[in-house]
Amino acid sequence: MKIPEAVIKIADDIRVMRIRGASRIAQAAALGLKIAAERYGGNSVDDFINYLTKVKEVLENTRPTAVSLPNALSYVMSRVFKRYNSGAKLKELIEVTIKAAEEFVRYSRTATKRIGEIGARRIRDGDIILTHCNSSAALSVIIRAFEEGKNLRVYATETRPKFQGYITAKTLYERGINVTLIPDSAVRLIMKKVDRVFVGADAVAANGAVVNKIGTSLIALAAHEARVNFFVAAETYKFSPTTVIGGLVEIEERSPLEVVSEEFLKATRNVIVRNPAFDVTPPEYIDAIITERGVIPPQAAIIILKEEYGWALKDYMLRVTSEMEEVSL
Ligand code: RUB
Repeated sequence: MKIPEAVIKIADDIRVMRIRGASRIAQAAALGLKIAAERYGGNSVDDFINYLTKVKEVLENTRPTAVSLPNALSYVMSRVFKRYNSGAKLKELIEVTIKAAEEFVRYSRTATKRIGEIGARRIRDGDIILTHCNSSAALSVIIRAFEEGKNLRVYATETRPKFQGYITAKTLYERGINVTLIPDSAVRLIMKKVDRVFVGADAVAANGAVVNKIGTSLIALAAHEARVNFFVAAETYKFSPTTVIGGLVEIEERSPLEVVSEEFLKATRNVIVRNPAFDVTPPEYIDAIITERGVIPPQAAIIILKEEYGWALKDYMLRVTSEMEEVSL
């Protein structure tokens, strides 16, 4: 059974960043599985499982860093496999896929809203806030505080090379929030005026380190130096279960053509141009992580992982233990 065009389009949109930001990527991936299930034209349970697994792989192999993507796919697939293993019929498996995908999208939207409510309590009237890139979770916090009547001013970084900061600035402007766009390199200078930093996350590791848009760790460093609070807004599905057993979050390296022109590359063949899309902020530079389940110190990330992914962790650990046994034999 061929993968539907609409699913291929979602995968392409994620790859070229027409769909971007960890939450939106996760929601789009869940939607991809839903569309695939709705359009399945075969009549065999095993064929459906193979087909859905292929769809999952296509969606998963789009961008490597946002852990929300594999987590969203596992949310749906684990529910499908559970029913498959207990002998469910095809119709039921299709229904489970659709229901689980819709459930994930609903959860994601509610979680972002809840993060706004919880995070807004960390903003005082008159605060000057700095944010980086374009994070729906961080924006949810800022917009909620503004809606509660707090007087705010926001600095939004441009976020080179893809300028996601423009989206942030435009969104805030359209809400009537006082916003100033700055080049990324102005952060340390501006930090003297800032009261709080809010950023989003693509992944939160078991030790509380946060992977987010390139430049985030420099901002955290500048905030730390200026004794400015640095907050991360992240739904629990951005916590990475594999980091519990030492897995590293892959940092996406994108095309140099997002940084320089083709002419420049041709004219300067020996100049290497790199374009890492994310960096890692160590937990020491993070004051708190705001999740939909409450505010936690970064060091408590492992508790969230244990509560949210306890079942999966047991699985991972068994797999690693048996792999290690195989190696030692
Ligand atoms: C987006 C980015 C965002 C996080 C969180 O990077 O780094 O800060 O994904 O976003 P890119 P959200 O533009 O390369 O996808 O809070 O919306 O999930």
